[in-house]
Amino acid sequence: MPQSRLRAAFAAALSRMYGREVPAYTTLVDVTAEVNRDHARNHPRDAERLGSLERVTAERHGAIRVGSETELAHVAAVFAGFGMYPVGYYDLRTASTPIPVVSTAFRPTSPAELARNPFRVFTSMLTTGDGRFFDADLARRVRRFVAARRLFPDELLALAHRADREAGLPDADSRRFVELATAAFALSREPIDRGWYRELEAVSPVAADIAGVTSTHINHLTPRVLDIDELYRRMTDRGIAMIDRIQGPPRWAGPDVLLRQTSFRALAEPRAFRDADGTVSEGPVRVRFGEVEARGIALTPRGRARYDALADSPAETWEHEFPSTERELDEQGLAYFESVRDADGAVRRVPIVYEDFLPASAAGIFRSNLDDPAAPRDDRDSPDTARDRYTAEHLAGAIDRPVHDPFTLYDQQSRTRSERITP
Ligand code: OOG
Ligand code: NI
Repeated sequence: MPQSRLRAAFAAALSRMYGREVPAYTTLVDVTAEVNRDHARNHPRDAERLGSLERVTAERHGAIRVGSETELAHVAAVFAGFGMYPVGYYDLRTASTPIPVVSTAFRPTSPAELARNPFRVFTSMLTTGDGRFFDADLARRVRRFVAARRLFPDELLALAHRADREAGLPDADSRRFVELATAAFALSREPIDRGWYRELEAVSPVAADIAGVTSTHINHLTPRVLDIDELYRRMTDRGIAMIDRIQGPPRWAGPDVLLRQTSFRALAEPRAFRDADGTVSEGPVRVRFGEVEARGIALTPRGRARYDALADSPAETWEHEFPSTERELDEQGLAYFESVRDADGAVRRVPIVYEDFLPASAAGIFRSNLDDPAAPRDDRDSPDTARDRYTAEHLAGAIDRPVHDPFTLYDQQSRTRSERITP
């Protein structure tokens, strides 16, 4: 089984598991499929410009959170088996609501692999060592707790290494690989140490979710929708309480750019808690939620700077300030396009879809799902960026692989394709 099929099987298995665990996710997937079908019927010419309907229907991203560099290295090894590599660096400690993590996204990097199955996982690592959220004593105890657990069994890591080395696995091993990888991201039923969980929750609910338990879990799985405003309406009509807004650019008259996302609130799921005296009782945990996204054209650094300046502006400002046709975006070098040759020999410019995430939206997704967001320990203690240990280079060193720059990947895609088709 080649890695693209391993990856597709992994995404599908996670989706089945998450649907059993979080029933509202199944509703979201069903409504997404309806909206996509209707959109494709009503816009037969445009629907597949940013990916085939087949790709879009199967498309998901997930999110996981880990507690240390060592765990991130293990995650990187597991995902490499599925042909997913770290792309991008997101520092959520400096978001308007600070979250004690730095993140990357594991995804395929080549256009061919993305077209086969673009499954991606936003992966966050807890930052205990910058003195910002944890005092030295708690940071030490968190590191000890995390160092004592094993998120991934040896058999899974061995299969992942082999899939990575051989670019796939024999059939029987591939089933085992997918099964073990999926199980590693299931919500554990192990009782939670209540005192420890509460101590971490007081620092940040995200810290408790990451280091308060002995396993990791997928905390959302996100289908891709072709009309997110319509999806939002239909979910609201079904009585599902969505967060109050769609993150990212507004709906406007121009082309879809980058990423728009919205979510429904984490549901309270019963979990077993163990008290200091050994008694076990159930309590609610609200950590897992549903999210949906619409993807648009990838912007160049110049386009991205224009986007960042406009990000929170209403549609009217966009219509005034941002080029509203693909041709203008292309001519002004604001977005990535590739040249493809039609059957009749004409060369067309086709937009390249944005495959990554947005830090402001990611922070918004984290925040909207927290009861009580963390505050940094002390504002005067904000990270000294010159000496900060949690840089992109630090992440790359910890996992011993490059963290790819998304702009470089889009740039390569825009060049290789046009060279290939130019006579
Ligand atoms: C990750 C939140 C970020 C997105 O789509 O921006 C994210 C998390 O909650 O762990 O998934
Ligand atoms: Ni997400």
